[in-house]
Amino acid sequence: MTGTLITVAPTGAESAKADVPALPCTLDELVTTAKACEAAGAAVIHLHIRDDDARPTLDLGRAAAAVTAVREATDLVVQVSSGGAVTDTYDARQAVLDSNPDAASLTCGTVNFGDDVFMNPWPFIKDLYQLTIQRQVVPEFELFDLGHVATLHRLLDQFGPPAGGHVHCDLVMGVPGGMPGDVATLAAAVAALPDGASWSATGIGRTTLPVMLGALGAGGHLRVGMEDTLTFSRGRPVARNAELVERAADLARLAQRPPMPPAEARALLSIPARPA
Ligand code: KMH
Ligand code: ZN
Repeated sequence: MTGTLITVAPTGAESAKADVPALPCTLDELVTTAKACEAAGAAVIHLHIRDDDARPTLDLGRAAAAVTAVREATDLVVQVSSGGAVTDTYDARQAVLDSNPDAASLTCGTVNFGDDVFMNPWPFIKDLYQLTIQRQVVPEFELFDLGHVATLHRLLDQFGPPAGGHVHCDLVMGVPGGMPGDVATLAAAVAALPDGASWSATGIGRTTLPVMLGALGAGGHLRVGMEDTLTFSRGRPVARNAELVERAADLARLAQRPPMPPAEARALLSIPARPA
């Protein structure tokens, strides 16, 4: 059994800074968070960018500045979100691959997303996937529903392996409108993944702990962070992303699968060396 790859998703696009003051939104806040999360055991950071008013943006200059700043300050694998916010255009979501990241999220299907719809129609998915291959950006396949696993198979069948050659997935569970965050669903999703794929899982909101414990038991990796969870325990807001990483790292050590350092995560994910 290998160690545990811990991804931190510190910001997301859904929460407002006014409601969640601890959310890292500025470049300085992102870098400080990245360093603290690396020290706590994270190996990958999933980046969403905010503008000067802390609103979500896919502005390419800002994304590139964030990628550069986190890379300079840490050894973390830098993964940009190509999901953005539900209001972002397909063009902007593709353009973010030009920010020189190591990796990018790639969601394998449309999903109801609370009161909104997170749009990922097949023509967009296949164009984005081909772009990741051209740019040699390693995709992380985001799977919010079991149907997304079928689309992942379709993608690989039609267009071949991803940049680097290794398939890594993230099961995003417990979104209102997506697959539930429970162990039975986790087992069904994992059983359907392509042979040889590695996977992490994250449970949104109150599904965080059941999904984390189930994933550790099933040999998976973990994603945590304030994009997914704003409550540490009943009635106690998350104070900082690093405490979510610390908790995941503690549980991983308890499971005898200690946190994987970034260099090991790069090898697992087949992240190509990038020009500065
Ligand atoms: N913000 C969600 C609409 C991703 O980063 O790729 C999409 C999301 C997925 O967070
Ligand atoms: Zn995201």
